[in-house]
Amino acid sequence: MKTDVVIIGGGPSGLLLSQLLNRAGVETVVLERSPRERVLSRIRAGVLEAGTVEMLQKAGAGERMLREGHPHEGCIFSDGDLMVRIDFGALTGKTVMVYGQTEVTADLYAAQDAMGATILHEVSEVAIRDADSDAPFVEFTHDGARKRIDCAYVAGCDGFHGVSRRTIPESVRREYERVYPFGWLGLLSRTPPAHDELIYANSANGFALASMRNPMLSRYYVQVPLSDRVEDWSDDRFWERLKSCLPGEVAETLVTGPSIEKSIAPLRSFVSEPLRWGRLFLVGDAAHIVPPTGAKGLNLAVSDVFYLHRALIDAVRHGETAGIDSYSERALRRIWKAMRFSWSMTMMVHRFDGEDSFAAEMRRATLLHLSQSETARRDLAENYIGLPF
Ligand code: RFL
Ligand code: PHB
Repeated sequence: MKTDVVIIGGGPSGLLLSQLLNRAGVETVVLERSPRERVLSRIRAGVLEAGTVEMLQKAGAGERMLREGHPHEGCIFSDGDLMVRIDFGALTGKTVMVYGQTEVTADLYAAQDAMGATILHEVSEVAIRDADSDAPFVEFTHDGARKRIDCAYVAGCDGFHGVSRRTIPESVRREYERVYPFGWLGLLSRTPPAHDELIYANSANGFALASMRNPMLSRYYVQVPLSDRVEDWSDDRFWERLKSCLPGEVAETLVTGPSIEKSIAPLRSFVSEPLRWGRLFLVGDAAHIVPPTGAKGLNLAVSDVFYLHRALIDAVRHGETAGIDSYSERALRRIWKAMRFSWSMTMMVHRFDGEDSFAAEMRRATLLHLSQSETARRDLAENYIGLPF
């Protein structure tokens, strides 16, 4: 087999890249480890930046999102009963879209199917060969047989645990990491959301987030120690903790119900540089992880795809390599700004075990400042709705 670009990973970044390349006449093969149903059963991000919404439309995969997604003009930060609204519309003229990653992925698969794109599921033992030469190829096992695809470029869209990043020699890679001493326990329930906008809630019992997918589907998170397991948290215990973290007026009217899904995600900041090694390019979670606090993970994957799809089209179609030469540097500039925002939001809303009495006062003062300064609110809004590509 032979193709222009082999894409490792059929998550949101791999699918979006494949879709944009196919539409521009660049041939791809997507290699995905899991069956499609498993990729589509992952409950992850829920907030799309305006730039992400635009990219999905550009890819011809935005129709259902525009119909069924929910534009949000603001969100709330709270500390106890103090609630501060960040009005994205008034502060930036832009909004975000509440539309689940699961739905984004389903729409991208549907768009790829409609184009007759090649996506191989349940591939294993993927190995990227000779990426630092002019003739790279990818070997993998599929349907019980070892196979090989020759290509011009390889896009590593295989997430944090994939093979792509580890294909780059250790002597070339620079890794930056911060591991936070807590995780988020998430719960999905068929109940009306606690509020019509997201609430990032700080409290004496730690952080909680009240989010949603639609008017009858809510997504909530509470901060938990890394040692906790999902089995430690009955639904009742979860709801009780959530109520204790939310502002009183919201907790009072909270509708609870049985969980449909419950899982714990650790919080980490991670960047691996550079994003390019020869003809291999890293995209999305394969290269970087942000804590979910700023809702940036999926959006950052999309901005990487924005830079890379244009660069690969120029290289494959027109033999112009300036775009692929500057991909790593351009994408990293935006990545580090999103890293900073996600880190600062994480520090602003979480309780750290063993922290001194000063820390909680600093968080509260930050919120008070937000409540009184339009400049502070605009800075937060500008980052939350997404910095320009
Ligand atoms: P993905 O989604 O991890 O997709 C990578 C795909 O590659 C496949 N794969 C392989 N395929 C072939 N060969 C291999 N060797 C392979 N190894 C892996 C995997 O099966 C998978 O299908 O990365 P991508 O496409 O870069 O997309 C990034 C986003 O998924 C990610 O940034 C966000 O979901 C992060 N994230 C969240 N972001 C938010 O903005 N808000 C959230 O609430 C939020 N919650 C989360 C999250 C990430 C989580 N992870 C990764 C543990 C919750 C969790 C649990
Ligand atoms: C979600 O709805 O899953 C969600 C929303 C905002 C975040 C993180 C997760 O910051």
